[in-house]
Amino acid sequence: HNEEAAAKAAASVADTGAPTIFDKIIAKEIPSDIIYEDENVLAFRDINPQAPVHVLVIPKLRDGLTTLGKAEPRHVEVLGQLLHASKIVAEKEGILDGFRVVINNGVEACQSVYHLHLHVLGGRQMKWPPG
Ligand code: D5M
Repeated sequence: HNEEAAAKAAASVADTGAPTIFDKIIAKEIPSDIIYEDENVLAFRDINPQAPVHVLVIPKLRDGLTTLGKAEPRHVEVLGQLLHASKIVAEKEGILDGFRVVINNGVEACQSVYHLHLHVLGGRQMKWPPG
């Protein structure tokens, strides 16, 4: 019942706009295993990896992007930067031939951290459909 528990834990988190743990990672107040960083985005290993490679790619400035569902025209540039950074991560991790990029949006998708993040997953045969 691990999946159920995880889903319940995620469902208990809501999009309040409160600061998240990712602010502390961006500020380097708590450690993370950084794979890629530039002016606009940060990529670091997920603490609870679901594949041999599992990296989160986030905007340094949340600017209202608690979820993808809050995206506005002003976010188009950073959304592109996040996808491009995901490719750079895949390249650095040696999984460019097979990887998956996932965004969990909201309670029903088990989003648990309300700072937009792309999951870059790979290093094993992925299944479809995802759970
Ligand atoms: O994914 C949120 C992800 O964030 C989840 O896979 C765990 C990860 N996470 C949470 N805290 C940390 C820290 N401190 N370092 C690295 N990774 C972390 P979601 O799509 O919201 O369910």
